[in-house]
Amino acid sequence: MENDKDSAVKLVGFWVSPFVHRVRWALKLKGIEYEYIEEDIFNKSPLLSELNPVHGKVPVLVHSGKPLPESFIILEYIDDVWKQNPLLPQDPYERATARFWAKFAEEKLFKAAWTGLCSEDDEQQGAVKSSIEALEKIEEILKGKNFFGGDRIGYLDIIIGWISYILPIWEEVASMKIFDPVKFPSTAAWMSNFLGHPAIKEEYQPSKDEMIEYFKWRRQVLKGTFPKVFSNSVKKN
Ligand SMILES: N[C@@H](CCC(=O)N[C@@H](CS)C(=O)NCC(=O)O)C(=O)O
Repeated sequence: MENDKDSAVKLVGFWVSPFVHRVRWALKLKGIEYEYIEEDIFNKSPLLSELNPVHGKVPVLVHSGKPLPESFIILEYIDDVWKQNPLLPQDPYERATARFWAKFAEEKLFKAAWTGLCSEDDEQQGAVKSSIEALEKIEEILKGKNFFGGDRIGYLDIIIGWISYILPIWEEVASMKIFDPVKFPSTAAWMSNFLGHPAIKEEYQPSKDEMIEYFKWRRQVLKGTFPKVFSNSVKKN
């Protein structure tokens, strides 16, 4: 039964997408075999329009022929279908609290850090300040813990995991400083726990050089100073 479910799982993704990485990590933690389908998000396939007609974005998880978009929703679905290695806490209040912080991190930290990547001067300074304020809150909830849920890796670690490997790239590409390990020691320790976790370590990750090249181009395009075509936009892995 479990094998039947596993064989029918597909993930439509884009090599450098932090949203797609959440799903890759969750499937890895659950031990689910799946087919990975790379999408060129700058030259979208008819398949993507068919699977995600509302937003046309990746990730899309396809399970038994049924498509599901949006990384937060996909993670909850994976946790509902495959019970091993639970991602969300079992206690209803703790579950709700994990969702609260996931939403907070996405709305306050991800958006601000992305704005920092794609802007300059006052706008960038404002984005850096907002990112640091959000990190201060995250530091508070990580104090004394190895992972957000305690000793086991879970939902919130996967949602916020991008700060451990993409945030440093964005800081370098946009010459901004958001993360300070001295100011955020608990977050720094969590980053190394997260990156050192076997499921995270073993999962595909683009090289630093590939990410630098991609996000440099992305920053220039979004600032309106570069053509939209990226020669390397489709990578196989
Ligand atoms: N809220 C979505 C965001 C997904 C998203 O923005 N994906 C990007 C790739 S990094 C995408 O497909 N972009 C294509 C587009 O915006 O047209 C999630 O969490 O899954």
